[in-house]
Formats: sequence, C-alpha cells, structure tokens
Amino acid sequence: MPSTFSAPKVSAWRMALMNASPDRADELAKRIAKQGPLLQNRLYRTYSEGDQVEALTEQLLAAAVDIGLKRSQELWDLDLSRQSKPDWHQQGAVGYTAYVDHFAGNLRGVVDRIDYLKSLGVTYLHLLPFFKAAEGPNDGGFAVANFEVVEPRLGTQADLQHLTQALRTAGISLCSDFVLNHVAHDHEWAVEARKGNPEFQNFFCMAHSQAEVDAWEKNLPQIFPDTAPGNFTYQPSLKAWVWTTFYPYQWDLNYANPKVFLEVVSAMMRVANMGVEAFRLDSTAFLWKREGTNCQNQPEVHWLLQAMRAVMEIACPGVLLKAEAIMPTHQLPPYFGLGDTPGPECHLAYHSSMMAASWVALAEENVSILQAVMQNTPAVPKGSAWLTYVRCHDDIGWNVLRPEAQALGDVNHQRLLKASHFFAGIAPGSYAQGASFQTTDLLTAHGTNGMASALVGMSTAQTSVDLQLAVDRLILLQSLSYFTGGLPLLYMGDELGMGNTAAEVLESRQGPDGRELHRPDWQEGLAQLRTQEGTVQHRIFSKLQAFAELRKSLPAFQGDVSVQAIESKQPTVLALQRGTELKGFFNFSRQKIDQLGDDGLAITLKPYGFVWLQTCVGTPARTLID
Ligand code: OTU
Repeated sequence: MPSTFSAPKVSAWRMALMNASPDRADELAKRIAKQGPLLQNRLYRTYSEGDQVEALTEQLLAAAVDIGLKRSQELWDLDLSRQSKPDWHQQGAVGYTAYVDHFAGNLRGVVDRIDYLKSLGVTYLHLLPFFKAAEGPNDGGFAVANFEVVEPRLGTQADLQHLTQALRTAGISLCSDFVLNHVAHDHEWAVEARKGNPEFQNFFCMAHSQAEVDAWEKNLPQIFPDTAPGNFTYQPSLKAWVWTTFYPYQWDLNYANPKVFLEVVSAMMRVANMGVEAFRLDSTAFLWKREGTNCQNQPEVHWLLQAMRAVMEIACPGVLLKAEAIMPTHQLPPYFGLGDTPGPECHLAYHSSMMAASWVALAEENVSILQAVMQNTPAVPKGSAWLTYVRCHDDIGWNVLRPEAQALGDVNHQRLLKASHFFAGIAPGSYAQGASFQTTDLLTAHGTNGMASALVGMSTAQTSVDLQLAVDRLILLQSLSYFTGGLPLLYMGDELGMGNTAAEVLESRQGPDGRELHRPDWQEGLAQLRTQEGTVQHRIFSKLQAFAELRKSLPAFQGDVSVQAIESKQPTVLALQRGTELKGFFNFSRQKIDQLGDDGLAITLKPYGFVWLQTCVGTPARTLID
C-alpha cells in the first residue's frame, strides 16, 4: 500500500508560528525544542522508515501547534500554571467515576451534582464514554462512532463546554475516555473501509484467510469468551476477517499505519480543547499486534504512548494521561515509563492487581496474594501516581493475579477460582451476592460482577451485626485504596453502599452484558440518608470524607510518595508504610487482632478494622483514623 505521507516542502508549523502572537509562538517553540527530538525518536523506534517518520513528525507538530494556538486563554493559562507546578494533581486527589445517564441523566444533570462531588472531596471526575456511540449495542459507549461529537442522548457540545467550565471552577478536572484500540463498526473510517476505500481499509487490522486467523488465535487470549468468542469477525463486504478483540462491532485500529496514530492523537487534542483535562486511555495494552505473541504490552505500545505524551506536552501540557491496562502487576510499571521502554509516558495507571487482590484477601481472610502484589509494586516516577479503586464499571478480573498466585504455589489458580465462586455467592458460607462474568466453564476464574455493597454482604445481612460487618468490609477496602493510592477512585454509588441493578431494570437494558449488574441508576433516597447519623450511608460517606481530608492535609499523601509492604505478624493483616511517616494496618479477618506490631506499637484491630498511623521518630505514634 503506498504511503499517504510525504514531507511538505515548507514546514507548516514553522509557518504557523511565524504568523502567531509572539507569546504563544515563543512558548510553543520552546516546547517543540524540548519534546520534538523525543517525539521523533519514539516514532523512529516504532515505524523505522525514515521518510515516513519525518513526514509524520511534521504533521504531528503541525497539529500540536494548531491546537496550542487555538487553545482558549483560560486553558492556555492553565497549561502554563501546571507546567510551572507539575505536581498540581499530586496532593489530596480524589476521583469519582460514573456513567452520565445513570448518575445524572445527561451532561447538564452532572452540573447539578457538582456540590455533591465537592462534599466528597472529589478533584477528578471520570465520566464513562460520552461521545457518539454505535447505534444498537455499543458496550456502554466503548464502541465510539465519533471521537468528537457528544452522544445526542447525553447532551450537546455546548453542554460539554459548560460542564468542563463548571467543574474547573469547582476544582474538579474532567476525565474523558479515549478508546485507543478500536472504533465502532459505524464510525466513518469503518464505513469507508466497507465501501472499498483502500486508504481506510488500511486503518484496520485484518486477516485474509481462515488459516491466518487460526495462526493469530493460537496465541491470543479472549476478553469476552462467552458473549464475543474469538478475536476476529468475518466481514462479507471486505471478504476478510476484521480484528475485533472485544465485541464484533468494535474494530481494532491498525497502528502499524502511522496515519491512524496521527488521526487519533489529533482528535484527542481537539477534545482537550473542549476543556477535558484528563484522558483515560482505554485498552492501551492491545494497540500493537506482533506475530507469535499475545499481542499485548508490546514495546511499540510504549513508544507510541510516549510519542503521544510528547505531542500533548506541546499542545496542552496541563492534560493528564491515564493508562487503562488491566494487566498483571509486573506489566504495569512500563505505562509510567519504567523498565525496558523508558521515557515519560502516562501520569496515572489503574492498579487492577491491587484491586483484585484486596477482594481475594477478603474472601480468604488472608493477605498473602495482596502482600505479594504490594511487594511487586515499584515506586512510581516523580509526578506520576497509582490510581487505586475498589470497584469500577467493569468486572473484577481475577487473571491479573495469576503470577502472584503461582509464585505462592497455587499453580492451577485454585485460590482465584475459589474467590470468584465466593463473590458469585456459590461457595458455602459466602455472604456475597455477585455473579460470575464470562465463565460458563465453572472451572476457570474469569471475572466477577456486582456492586461493592453486594459483594461485601450488605444485601444478604440478616442482623444488624451482619450489616455492621458488611459495612466494615466496604470501609476496609476503601481505607486501603485511599491510603495506598495517588488517586483513589470511587465508583458511583459505592459512597452510599448502593446495591446491584434491580432485576426489572436489568431486563430493560440492551445486550446480554453481565456487567450491567453493577450499573444501577442513581438513587436519590440513598443520597439523602448520607446526612442522617446512624444510617449506613452516613457511616460510609462520612468516613470517605474524613479520608479525603487527611489526604489533603498531609504531604506524605502526595501521589508519588512510595508505599511498601512491611512485616506483619498476622496472615490476616496487611501492613504498609507510606513514605517515612505513615503506617497503615488492615485486618481482613472477622477476628479481632490484639497486640499487633512491635517497636512499642501496640495495636488492636477490630474485625475488618484498620488504622492509619503517623509515626515520627522520637514521638509516640498518632492515630490519624481507624
Ligand atoms: C475496557 O475494558 C473498558 O473498561 C470496558 O468497559 C470495555 O468493554 C473494553 O475496554 C472495550 O472497550 O481489558 O484494557 O470487563 O476489564 O474489557 C481493556 C473486561 C480491558 C474489561 C476489559 C477492559
């Protein structure tokens, strides 16, 4: 296929700078001087062919300059202030994630919830995909038909603009998903491809024979083995199999074609100019396909993310990049630019292993896997931070824990299987009311669905003692997330102990996706209870408020301060050290633990209790919260 690239005769971005106001031109030129060589280097590593890389660099720089020049004065100034204070997002950050429709009906409704978010100390709001989604089933908006047009069901471009402004005034950054790996089958690129346009056919990954499909499949895992088996979908109009890692209507993009990278990054920058301050880079791990591998976490993924970061640093340096790579612990650090593919990469990354392991610890009343995960978690580079969470809109995936389980002697992942049965409520003695996800084979652990409150036993509690224990479990998990994270993220409803989606609502939802179980609609009644002392809602909500306050007030909670597992005398207790002055103890058992610790520390933890301590040399340890 002939390259669509050729280097322009006169550099477009140099021309643009010459015609721009001197202050912006100077600043953009400075940023290009700093980031340009890095950008070009990462593109060389990815695409190797010289001419092509030079042309691509030129076009990316032209796009970045264009965005920089068009940035509103407010956003331009924000960039400058964040450049001079790169740790702006590091202190006291608290995140919240929600579907726009379930949370507030539409984007305008979200504006009305800002005070509520502020009362929880939220500084970062991730709204699940709100750009135009595929007609029909669309994976909760993750099948994106247009990267830049707001989904009409949820509002207009003006509503988005208004929301970003209102959030910013309240000190909250809006995070938007940016689905990097695929587009919807009715995105114009896919439509053009189906019409026979070779330029757009080259935007997608395709196989041209069953044998080719089989050769790839040999090494590929399946994300939705029950509802979307396989990784390819035959397209009669193309006489080819389109690569579809997720659902058949989500077509994987071909990043081996530099045009794809250019188009995607350009669209992302235009969205940044709408006032979005952070991007959740969905399914980052899958962007590069390489024969003979599982096509995940390939080095090119990191070179491309670093190139993306460099472009964003030129156009809109105040914007954060967050990696969504639901991968085993040892695969995560490279998304911060650590390891064999070094360089500035994402500011934030989901710690999915810590999340899953904290649930295993609860099921087993044993912290060994969780402790191993913490031991395998390196300190993050300056300016970056782990995103910690208890639940999100997806299932809890157990397979990310295989390496730790295996290293502890669980070669067949029986412990993970047991945990998944426990939370599906099918293990004897289980208090949980979740459901297995993509697991028709009961002998494999894939994922578990359910709202946190249902998984900790709030919905099965028969007595006030049961309920108390269930709430304690929920608070324990949140206390770990808030203690450990640089950005702890709450999933809508968990701050109120909201239960699973009601059965009749589930029936009305489109598509057979089990994850709808934990996508309930907002319940105003529960929200009202949060201010009434003695209610479960008040207990949970006020605890979260207290966590947020502490995180704001102590420098040791800065996002890049390292957290380490320290010796714990009890197999049910996780002990952590944060920086030099904080310690946290988390009891995952229903037994009270007496006299934990040494060094003069005599700690008692109630069932599912925890404590955060401030320990300064020479003074007795001070309890911050328990
Ligand atoms: C992400 O998910 C999204 O969070 C899901 O909601 C989407 O369905 C998916 O991408 C496709 O866009 O592995 O790194 O429940 O954990 O699909 C990408 C399984 C992912 C998800 C998994 C995840």
